[in-house]
Amino acid sequence: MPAKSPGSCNTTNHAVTSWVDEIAHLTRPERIHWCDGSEEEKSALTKLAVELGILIPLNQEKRPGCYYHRSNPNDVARVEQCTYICTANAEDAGPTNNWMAPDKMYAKLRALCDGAMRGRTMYVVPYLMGPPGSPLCKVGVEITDSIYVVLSMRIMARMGRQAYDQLRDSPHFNRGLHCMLDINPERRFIAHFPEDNAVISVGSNYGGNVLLGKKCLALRIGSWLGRKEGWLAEHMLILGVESPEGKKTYAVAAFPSACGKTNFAMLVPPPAFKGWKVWTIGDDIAWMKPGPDGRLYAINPEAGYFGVAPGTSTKSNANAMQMIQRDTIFTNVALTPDGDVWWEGHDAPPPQECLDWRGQKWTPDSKEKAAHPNSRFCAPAANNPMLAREHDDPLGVPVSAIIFGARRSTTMPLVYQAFNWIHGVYVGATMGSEMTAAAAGNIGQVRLDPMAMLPFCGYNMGDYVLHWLRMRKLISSPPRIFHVNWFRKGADGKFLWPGFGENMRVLKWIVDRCHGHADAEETPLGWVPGPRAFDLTGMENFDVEDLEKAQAFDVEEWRNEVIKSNELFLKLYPHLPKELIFQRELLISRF
Ligand code: O2Y
Ligand code: MN
Repeated sequence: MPAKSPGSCNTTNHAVTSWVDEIAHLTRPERIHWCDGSEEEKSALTKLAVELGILIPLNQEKRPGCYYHRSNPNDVARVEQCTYICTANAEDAGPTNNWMAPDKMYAKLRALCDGAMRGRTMYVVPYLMGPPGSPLCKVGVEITDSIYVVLSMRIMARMGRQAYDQLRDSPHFNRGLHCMLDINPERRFIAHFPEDNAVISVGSNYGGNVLLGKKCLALRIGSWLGRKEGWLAEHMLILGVESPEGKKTYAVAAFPSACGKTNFAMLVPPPAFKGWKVWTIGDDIAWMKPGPDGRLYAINPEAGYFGVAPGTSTKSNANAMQMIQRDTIFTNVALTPDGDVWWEGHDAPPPQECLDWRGQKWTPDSKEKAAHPNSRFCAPAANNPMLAREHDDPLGVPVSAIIFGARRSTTMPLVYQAFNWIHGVYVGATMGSEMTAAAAGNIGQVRLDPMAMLPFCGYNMGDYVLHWLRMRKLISSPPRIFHVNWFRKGADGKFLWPGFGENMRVLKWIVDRCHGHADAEETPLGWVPGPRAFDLTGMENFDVEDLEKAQAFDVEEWRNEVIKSNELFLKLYPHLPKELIFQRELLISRF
């Protein structure tokens, strides 16, 4: 047997120890390190990562506790084509997921992992998703041969002994195995086995592919568990809006990847909104369950943020700029000669010279970007100056508004409210967004992305929509449902709405609607703000006509939108809830 690391955090949970033995027998590591999540362990692993060249320390005076990492240039984003849902029946994975039979996938991965950790250390990472003691909190254990993964998981999840404390002698935990192999796209698989509550990821060492608590457990396996257990695992930020009188209203919002979810979750209200505050509970994932009072309660299962760096600035996200001053791991951004970081869209002007994300010399004349468009910061939520106290509340927060959002240069108004829950589910299910760099694909093309869950739903998308419709029966006081689009453009190609902090004006209308005191008009799409619903104080340079254009309803564009949504309806047809077809007919008749 391989050596166990001294002073390690062991567990007497038989299901954990026998599974670790089984994986050690397969992968043959030289030693096993049982992670305990302590500060001493963090220091020792960071030191080792620096010695091995996995991390580069940044300027510790400017950015205490911050480190820099470069991934393999062939491994810079999630890879949907290598992501599989392995259920006994292909139909359970559905037409929007890659599928392989579990036996076949296990056999393929077993062969790839055979002896894969020879001469290396195997790290056993116990973690919790969700505040300890929450009815929604889940235990995961990730086995990995990557120190970068251990240190990132320590930021992104509640890692360490507390996971074994919660698990006690139960066999119910998510088994996650990650083997880097040779970081070859030909041997890259992110395979989910929802029937076994297990994930195996090989051939990558980047973000969503390898931090297995995040997209793999919290969304793909989570959505499967949510359907089985009567809750929702969603690709949603959670925020709390506090009025000057101290009244808090909570909203969740689903946007496809890289549409500014982190910025919206950390919004700074403009000066005209004196006394208003926006608190962050989460920036990416919400787990939501009906509470005893008939409301929907949300927790953030994560403990950190893995945000896109390019475009992050004091204007777009002042809180994030403060948060990433310390204890942050940066991946694939540019490295400046004074040991600091830079990216396109940073406050600082481009450096005269630096090293780009590949480690090559870069100057402002270079043709390539200095930072990779999907480069990231990985920072603890505790460093967010506007982190809500409720972030750690095991009961979560009662949700008043569900917001669906997309990146659309045409068609979609700045904001509208669905007429009711079923209509809201239709609005979420037919969401489409222009693609970005977070996933491989044709940038700019509109892709239908129901509830922003297309890459993350761990089962048949038709059944997922049905689960949303059925949840209504468990929620007697349902949240109101809205759709927003910050990205509509005018004929000149410029954005019609300034976005960022100004989105507070839209958020305030949403909050007021939830409390039943905001002006609205009925349109074929739903309820929209009345002419004087937005307080535009402080926007003296803003052309009110642009607001009208941002809100405009164009029947021809909407006819095309309905035709586009038919693509999804046809794909999901055998499992498509008939309520959606009825909603589509109602929408057409309202045109
Ligand atoms: O490209 C990656 O591996 C990261 S993907 C990601 C990370 C944080 C939050 N959301 C996402 C996403 O793709 O939705
Ligand atoms: Mn995301």
